[in-house]
Amino acid sequence: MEKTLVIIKPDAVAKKCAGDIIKIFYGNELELVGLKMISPAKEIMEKFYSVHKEKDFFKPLVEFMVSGKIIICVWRGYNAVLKVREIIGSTDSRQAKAGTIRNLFGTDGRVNAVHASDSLENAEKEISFFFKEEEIFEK
Ligand code: 3AN
Repeated sequence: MEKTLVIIKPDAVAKKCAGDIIKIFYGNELELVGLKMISPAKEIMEKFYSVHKEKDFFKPLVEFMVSGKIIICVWRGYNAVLKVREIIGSTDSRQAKAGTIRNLFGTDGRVNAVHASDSLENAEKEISFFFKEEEIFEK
């Protein structure tokens, strides 16, 4: 069993799509084991996306991520990291496969409805970035 982190981004929260997005993960044999809503500080998102700090999209990405509320979820299941990446679709929503979350709810390469961990190693780091151990409910 793996765990992975998903962020429902400000665009999807503002469009009231969070319920639809959560339903899609539930429909793919994933279990919700952690959930919180925050309005993140700039420093938090800068730290979270620090691997991208040299990229030209870094500043607008951080600005977008702090533009509203986000919902952070931890999903657990067999092959969860890869499975969730497939369910969300490619980074640019305009190129995401039909039926994926980014195809259904995203707009473009930045405004793309969700974030999901891209490896097991990053999933572990990202989960502990946002959640204390006692905020994960595995039993
Ligand atoms: P993914 O979220 O698909 O793993 P990353 O990790 O390469 O994509 O990028 C992190 C975030 O940065 C993306 N979710 C997206 O919001 C933004 N981003 C990535 N590439 C671009 C781009 N070319 N232009 C604008 N924003 C981008």
